[in-house]
Amino acid sequence: MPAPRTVLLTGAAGGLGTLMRGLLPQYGYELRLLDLLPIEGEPDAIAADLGDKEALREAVRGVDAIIHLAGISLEASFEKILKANIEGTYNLYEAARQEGVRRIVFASSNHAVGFTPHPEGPAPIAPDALIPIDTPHRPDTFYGLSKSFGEDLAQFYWDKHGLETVSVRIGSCFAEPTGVRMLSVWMSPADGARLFHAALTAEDVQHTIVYGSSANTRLWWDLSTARALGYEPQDDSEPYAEKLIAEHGELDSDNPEHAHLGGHFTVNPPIWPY
Ligand code: NAI
Ligand code: 15L
Repeated sequence: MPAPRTVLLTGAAGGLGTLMRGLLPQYGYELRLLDLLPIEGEPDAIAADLGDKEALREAVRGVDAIIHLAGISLEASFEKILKANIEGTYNLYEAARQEGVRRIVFASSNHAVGFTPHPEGPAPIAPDALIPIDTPHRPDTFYGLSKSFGEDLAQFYWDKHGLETVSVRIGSCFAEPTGVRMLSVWMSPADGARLFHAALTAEDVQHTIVYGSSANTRLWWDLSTARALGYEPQDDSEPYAEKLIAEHGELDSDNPEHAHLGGHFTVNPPIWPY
């Protein structure tokens, strides 16, 4: 497959979309932007809802690949999650199939496996104790459930239609880690762009699931499927550790909010504000 050049970025107005709009063009991509919301300074961005099948077909027409970030990114009612994340992701895959797009990079989430207990013990966790990529789905929210669905949808579209996907179970991709859990699950924006680039360009990915994080000293999960795509993370959250632990204390596995990969989503999930 020739390296993709024109890439549809859904969710381009969001936090991660904004970071990737800044970082991905240096890899040579021409981005076509889509979001429900208008994007300041981007008059050509497509304003469309994932529920609008016709708009999606037009949006995907002629692109080499899609990075699918759009959707509800926190917990919400099942009805809202159903519409935006489950039906919306299905609508996008159908549009991609109908228009012959060959590859999608799907923003899955650690919350698809959020009720998995994280490995115990001092960092670094031994390689054979890291959470493997084939650990069973254990969603921690309706949101996490929609990401489990998205991964299965991706597998189905590969098996049935030959449409390739890399599902990236993103940890926390923000400019800096802001809590002690994030020391384990943080993905720097620059590593995020490296991982998306690897996911767009690796050969013969079929449906590959990877964890999305930096090479954190306190890493909980196995990055080997991401590395097999050519991803070489350059960042580590450790320089933030002393300050964050002084502020918040160490994680306490007796506290249910701290015991699982999904952290507070397992107990007290953040609700989308609208
Ligand atoms: P965000 O909430 O900042 O951005 C999501 C974007 O999707 C928003 O701009 C919103 O307007 C758009 N959107 C929502 N519903 C839509 C619809 N029906 N049609 C079209 N656009 C719609 O979220 P963020 O942080 O940028 O995350 C992006 C993606 O990555 C999400 O799918 C999220 O679940 C996933 N993810 C993000 C992580 C992170 O650390 N930022 C961690 C794990 C997964
Ligand atoms: C996610 O899936 C969310 O979209 C993001 O906002 C963060 O909360 C992240 O997970 C996390 O687990 O920190």
